Amino acid sequence: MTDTSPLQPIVLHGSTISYFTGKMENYFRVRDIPYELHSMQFPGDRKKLEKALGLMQMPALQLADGRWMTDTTKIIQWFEASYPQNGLVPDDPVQRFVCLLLEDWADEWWWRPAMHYRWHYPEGAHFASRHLAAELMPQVPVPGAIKRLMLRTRQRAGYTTGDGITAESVAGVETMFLRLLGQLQAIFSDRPFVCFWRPPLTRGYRPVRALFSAFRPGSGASGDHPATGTRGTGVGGAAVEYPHGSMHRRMAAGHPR
Ligand SMILES: N[C@@H](CCC(=O)N[C@@H](CS)C(=O)NCC(=O)O)C(=O)O
Repeated sequence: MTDTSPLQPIVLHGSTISYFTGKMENYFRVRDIPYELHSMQFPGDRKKLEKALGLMQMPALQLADGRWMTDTTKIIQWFEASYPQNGLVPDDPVQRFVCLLLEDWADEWWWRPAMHYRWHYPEGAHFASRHLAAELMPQVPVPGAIKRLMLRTRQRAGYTTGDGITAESVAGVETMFLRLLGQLQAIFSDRPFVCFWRPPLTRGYRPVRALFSAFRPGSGASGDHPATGTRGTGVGGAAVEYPHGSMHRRMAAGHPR
């Protein structure tokens, strides 16, 4: 185990279905760093984070001494620099560059298809808005249906239609994504990691990784991915039913939508 006792407890503020929270959790698990996941609570946590960090971003990390951090790329880099023994970033400068490049590519570029598949289709939007309303907004005194509508509208405005995924570009986003799956399939049929002899940073990137294995590996929720329509563990360990899923079946049937 990496000895991070002076930092403990490390509290990860996020959501059990947030891809970036999952990326951070995967990193901690791979490095054997203990952490506590706290579901953000809105609207209160927005103000708290804006005060502590200058912006609201999920996830955010708090160390025992009160320091806050955000942005998974920078947080992981900080841990890698502070605890280099058995780190995930290769020592060789060329491999290191490729590793960081892949991490950035997965982190920034695959966000768009991830959000598209989550929020564009009714079954994904239903699942995610229901889950987030229950996990992040239990105290908000409005009916669940209104919370779900607010979440769907907000997320689509920020992450799908509002991010330029219009009716004309849907096919392009999906084609690009399916092409990536084909390319990754070719790589993973030959070796367990994208490159190198050990897991690089991209190993922790959930949107890519999720499609090939479990959604929340190590959390006791193996296999709980919306696309596969299986069960997982949600807030407080409660079982979560995911919708039987469109994306997996569409891909299996060779239909991009
Ligand atoms: N580059 C950031 C991206 C994090 C991110 O985009 N988080 C989303 C939710 S998963 C967010 O906080 N968006 C702001 C908002 O929805 O208000 C990271 O790696 O942590």
